[in-house]
Amino acid sequence: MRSPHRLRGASPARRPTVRLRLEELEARAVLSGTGNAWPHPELVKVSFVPDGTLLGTNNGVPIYSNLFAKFNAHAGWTTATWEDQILKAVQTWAQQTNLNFDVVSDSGASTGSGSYQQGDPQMGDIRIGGWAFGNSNLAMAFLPPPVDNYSIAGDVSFNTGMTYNIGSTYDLYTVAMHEIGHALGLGHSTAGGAVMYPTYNGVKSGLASDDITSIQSVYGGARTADAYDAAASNNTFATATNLTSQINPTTLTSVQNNLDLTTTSDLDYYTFTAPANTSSTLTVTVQTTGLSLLRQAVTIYAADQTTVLASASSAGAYDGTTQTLTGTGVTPNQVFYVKVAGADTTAFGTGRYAMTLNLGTGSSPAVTLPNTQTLNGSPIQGGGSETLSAPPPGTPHRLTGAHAALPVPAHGARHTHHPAHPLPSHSHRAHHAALVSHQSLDQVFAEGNLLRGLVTGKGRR
Ligand SMILES: [Ca+2]
Ligand SMILES: [Ca+2]
Ligand SMILES: [Zn+2]
Repeated sequence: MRSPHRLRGASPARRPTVRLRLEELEARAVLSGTGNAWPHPELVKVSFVPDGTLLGTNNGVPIYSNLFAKFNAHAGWTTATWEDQILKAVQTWAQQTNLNFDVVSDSGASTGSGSYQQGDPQMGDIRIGGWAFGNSNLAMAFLPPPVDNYSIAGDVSFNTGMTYNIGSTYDLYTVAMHEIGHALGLGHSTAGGAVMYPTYNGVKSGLASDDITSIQSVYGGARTADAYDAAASNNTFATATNLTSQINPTTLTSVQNNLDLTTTSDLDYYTFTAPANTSSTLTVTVQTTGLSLLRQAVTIYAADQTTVLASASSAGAYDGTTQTLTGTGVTPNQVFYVKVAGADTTAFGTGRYAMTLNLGTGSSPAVTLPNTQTLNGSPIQGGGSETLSAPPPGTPHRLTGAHAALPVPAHGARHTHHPAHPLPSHSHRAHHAALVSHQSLDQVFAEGNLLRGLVTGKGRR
């Protein structure tokens, strides 16, 4: 069965949009992945593009991101307010499968101009911006590689001409979950309750089974426990993982990479015994910086499993953090326990972390950070399934970029505002009938123009 987001490169003469639309109307329960996925799901980086970032051209007119200006002008919102909704949406997917996310800074480089499909040091893999589309679609997203094999992969734009809210229409979290689903490689679902249903039909509080099945089909099933939990669950004092033998006898340190809080009920207990040549100070770090958006809560207990020697929480953290806890008066053969848990049971209570122990007097060992750098493909290509106008003859690449799109504004708004949009009338009517009173989530046109100029460097057609 073909995916509705069959986004292989479209030749100029083809109009794959036709097939895409018709397939969406077929009745079926589950639509899984599109065949596209991040090459390094262990760490997908997210950035918010600064206002003024060139997002492309729309019918030859440059468009610049104005997401911060728009959302910060919303009554009661600060940057943290709306970014938290988007990051919660990101984490909602991470809870279900083998994905971790990190927030990074963004250079403001023009869309599509980066050198990496993933891991660009100048920007996130999923760059989030916005502009006023001039229509009633809510947002758009580009699928991950390989269909989009360059920097534009995964990028999301919100229609800043629309009004967003939190907990009411148009609910930002609901729309963000949908677009991030595309940015992770999902197509649409026909299940009305699914986040990946192609039209906005109300506030959604989380993923439906359809969404979960789909994302797990792309990233290797349910989120995988770390090696310790996989070997023997360490969710209690009694089953704590013993790390004593892993403490370096010279440096009196240990680094534990690739630890994971895998579900909201996962607790990770560790224990160790101070070596005979211990210093009097114990330092424990639990790091999510550069590893995930997990908000960790860490507690060091004495041997009695009750006395708290130190504790720290990253509740409410914006990004990954590193918690450093210290105990003093340590004596040889003293037994300790460390508990690592989510700071809360929200979507931010899941993710990867690393831990170091230091009973010596030197520095603590470095945590291993994922290297996700993946250069742009050559030649650069976008899938172009949503292309709505033919590239000019001699265009060197397929430049339109595959983005996943939702149908369609009701009542002919598209025709009014975008007379050139090429959806065939029969398809358009079919959607029209299905979508009355709903709101399209994705932009389904204009991206051909939007991207072509950037990738060719010509600026416009
Ligand atoms: Ca990207
Ligand atoms: Ca555990
Ligand atoms: Zn969509």
